[in-house]
Amino acid sequence: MGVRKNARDLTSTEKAAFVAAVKRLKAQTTGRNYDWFVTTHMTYFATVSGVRYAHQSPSFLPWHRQYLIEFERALQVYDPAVSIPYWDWTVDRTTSGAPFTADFMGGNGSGGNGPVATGPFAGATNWRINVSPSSSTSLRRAMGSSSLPTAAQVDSVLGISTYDAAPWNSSSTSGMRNRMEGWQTPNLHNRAHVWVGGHMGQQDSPNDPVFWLHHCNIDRLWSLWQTRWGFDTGRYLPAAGTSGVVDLNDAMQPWSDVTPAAVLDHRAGYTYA
Ligand SMILES: [Cu+2]
Repeated sequence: MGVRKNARDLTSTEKAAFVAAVKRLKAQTTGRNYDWFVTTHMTYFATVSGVRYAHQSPSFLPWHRQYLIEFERALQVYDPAVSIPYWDWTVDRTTSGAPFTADFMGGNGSGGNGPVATGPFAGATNWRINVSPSSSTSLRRAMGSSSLPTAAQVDSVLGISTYDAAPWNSSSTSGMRNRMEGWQTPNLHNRAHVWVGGHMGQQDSPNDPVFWLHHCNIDRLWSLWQTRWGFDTGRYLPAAGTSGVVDLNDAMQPWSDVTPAAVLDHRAGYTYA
C-alpha cells in the first residue's frame, strides 16, 4: 500500500525519483504514456456521449481519483517506490517555495505567462509540450496574480455533509462537490489552477506536472471529508436514474468497469500522510 506524502516533506532523493519516473513516462512512446493522460483529460473536459464525467459533475472527484491511480501505477512501472505527493496550498503559498523549487516542480514563468525558467521541466528540450490547444512547446506558468484558498475556507467546505445536489453541475448551489470543484465560493480546486496559470489554466493542465500534486491534494481533501462523513456508498450522490451525469453504480469512461462506488474507499490501495 502506498502512502502519499506532503510534497514539502519529500527528501531530495524522493523528489528526484518522482521527477525521474515522470520523465520516463513522458519518454514512453507507446501505450498509456504521459501524453495519453493529457489527451484523456482534454477529451473528458467536455461532455462525452451526453455525459459529464470529469468536470462540472458529481463524478469530478471519483473520476480524478481513478485518473490519479492510473497515473501513479504508470509511474510505478518505472519506480515501484514512487507515489504522487500532494501540494497543500493552504500552507505553501509562494511562487518559489515548495513545491516550486528548482529541484522539483521548478518556478514561475518568465515575464508573465512565459516559459518556466528553472527546474527539471524548464524549456522544450527538458519537457516538450506535445498535446495542447495552444502552440507553446515549453511549459508556461503565470503564478501568483490571484489568491489561493485558505485553511478556513477548506474547513468550511469539509463541514458540508451533503455530497452534491441537483442540478448536479456547475450551477449546484448546495453540496460539498461544487464548492470543492470550484464553481461556487470558495472555489477551491479551480482557484489553484488559476493561481498557477499558464498551462494549468487550460484544459491541457496535466501538461504541468504540478497538476498531479494539486489533484492529489483535492483527493486528500475528499478523503478527509469522507473520514468525517463516511466512506460508505450512501455518501455519494446521485444514487441512480439521473441523466447526463454518473450515478453511484454507473461506469466512468474511459474505464469500462470503474464506478464511483468502486473508488469511494481508497484505504486498501493508498493513504495520506
Ligand atoms: Cu483540476
